Amino acid sequence: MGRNIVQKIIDAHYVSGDKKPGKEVAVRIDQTLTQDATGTMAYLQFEAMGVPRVKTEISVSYVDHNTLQEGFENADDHLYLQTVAAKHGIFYSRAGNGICHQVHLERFGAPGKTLLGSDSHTPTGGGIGMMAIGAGGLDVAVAMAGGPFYMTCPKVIKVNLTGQLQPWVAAKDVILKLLEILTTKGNVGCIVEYGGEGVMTLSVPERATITNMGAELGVTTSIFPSDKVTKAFLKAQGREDKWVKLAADPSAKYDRVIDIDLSELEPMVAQPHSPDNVARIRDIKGKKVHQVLVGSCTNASYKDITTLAKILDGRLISPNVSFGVAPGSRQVLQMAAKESSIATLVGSGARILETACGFCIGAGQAPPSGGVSVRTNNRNFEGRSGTKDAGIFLVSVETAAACALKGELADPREVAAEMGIEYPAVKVPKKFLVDDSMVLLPAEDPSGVEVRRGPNIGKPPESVPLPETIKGEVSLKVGDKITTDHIMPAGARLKYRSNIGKYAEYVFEGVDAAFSKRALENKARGVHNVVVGGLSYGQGSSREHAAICPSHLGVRAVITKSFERIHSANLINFGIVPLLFADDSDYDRIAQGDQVEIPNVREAIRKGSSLKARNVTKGFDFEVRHTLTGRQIDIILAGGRLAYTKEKGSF
Ligand code: MIC
Ligand code: SF4
Repeated sequence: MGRNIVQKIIDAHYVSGDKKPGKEVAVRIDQTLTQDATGTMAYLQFEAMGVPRVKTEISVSYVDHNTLQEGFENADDHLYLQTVAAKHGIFYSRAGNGICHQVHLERFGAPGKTLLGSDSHTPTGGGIGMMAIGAGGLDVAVAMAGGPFYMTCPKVIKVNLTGQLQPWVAAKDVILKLLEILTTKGNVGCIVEYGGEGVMTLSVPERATITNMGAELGVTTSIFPSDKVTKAFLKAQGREDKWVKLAADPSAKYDRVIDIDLSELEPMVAQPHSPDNVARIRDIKGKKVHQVLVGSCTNASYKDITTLAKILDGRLISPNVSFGVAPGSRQVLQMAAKESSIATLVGSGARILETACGFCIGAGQAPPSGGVSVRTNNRNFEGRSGTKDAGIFLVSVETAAACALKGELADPREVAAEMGIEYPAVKVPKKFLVDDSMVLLPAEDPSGVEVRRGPNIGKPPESVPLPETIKGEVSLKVGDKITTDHIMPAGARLKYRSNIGKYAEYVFEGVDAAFSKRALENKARGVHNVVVGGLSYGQGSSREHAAICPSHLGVRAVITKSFERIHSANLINFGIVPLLFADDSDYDRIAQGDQVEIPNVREAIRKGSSLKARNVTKGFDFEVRHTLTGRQIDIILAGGRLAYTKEKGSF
């Protein structure tokens, strides 16, 4: 039987497990990436495994998130990351070299390979034909130590592309359209595979924009074929030798097929506060805009920045708009500087921002109160920008340029017609400027490297085995679509990533600032904390701190209507039981502050998927269930994956 691309890559990397959709399968990981905000914890855990040198083909440690360096913390982290990388065989991409996903695509990614990254937008690599998956830092540490990655064998959704994008319609509009169709919920355990004759009309950076924001669908990853477009991109990066052809067999089967005619798409926008709150920009045009920001791992490629400069060439942005541009990598910045795109953008009123995540993670550029901010990144969760009541609108570079010129939400096709702007059909260059001097190679003699641990570098989290009975309190009840930004805020708090005790003070800060203190008090009294949530709990980032810090506060179980993939894996890795309501209506019968009990939880988890819980305050029993595999049960019982690995002596 013909195989699709996903099946081919899984077959080539198969280690163990069942290759039936929905079952657990383990795959070998060829490459890993980390970034600085998740990296310190990942390497502390890697060190705890006692493996001297990484066992992957390539592992890269990027510094791109925490580059503001307010205080000593981030600089401490960077020194630790640099030295630990040198010692253990890891490439180190210095601050200034660019956003991990952009740089990895340019300089390291290779079709047909598997990539595991401690960042949810690792699927960007799918643009070049990699099976690139985001995971928690501990899973990445295990992969670096030579362990496989355990995943749910996916259902594969084919997105069949036909036609060609019209001028002023961009790759971003393709993924926004798909978000409108599939939404951010209900896609756990699926992989999106692109196919159809429309694929060859899209360049690698455009494909990467689409796979990048596929993360917002909640799928495991997204992947494009590797074809002559991929080959030309790799050649232009001086890496043609990494190319292999990758295509689905003509008779390949899919679990679902979605057709998108590129010719029919229009400029789209994701409105506040969710990436799937999608509309056509022309339907909401005219709203006054205060800020326009172009950048992030979604839309800051050479093509993006050059397109932006060509649209704005000789034109001044609206006086009511603050306009920032952050090129995605040093390569993009260097080329844009050489070709005068940067001068053009400065001339149009742009503030050139650091080549880093910056505004996307709320590190700087918070909009004004109640402001409207138009951005080219991938997430617009409430408060993530640093201003709780601001509204973030996610768009393509073309639409962002139109909004900056008009000072209001605007359709780029109309603005172009009004101002006489010709569509700049920017092509991927035949040759990129290649300069890897900001990537440091691992030390040849690791024994000469001393790992630097400043005061910000803490310890890997402690494991506490699951108790016989969970007996505690619902110390927080939240609603649907709780993101990891709600659970563990980034922005101004990002600098505490290497210090669990301190960072834990901010768990659920924007939802209920008193939670952390309340939970710690419960823990001190021997009362277990239980969090109750609604649908799609744990959307968004891969940050394992959204599990580590609650675990530090004594959270032992989270009961919800549904979980998102990476977060649920992180909860298991740190010994918190992810439980589902057997009957969703029980969610309404539980209130914050209720005393709850799950008797003999260790035994019950081992015995079957259904568990009896009791609301002691209200005096009723309710059923919860788990979907843990045998391996995950052992991890939970041990109190987390580090403890389990030690106990078992293997991964
Ligand atoms: C994000 O976009 O939310 C982040 C910041 O890149 C996170 C990682 C983190 O929290 O460090 C992600 O996407 O995984
Ligand atoms: Fe950085 Fe934003 Fe991309 Fe996350 S989504 S890696 S914060 S640019």
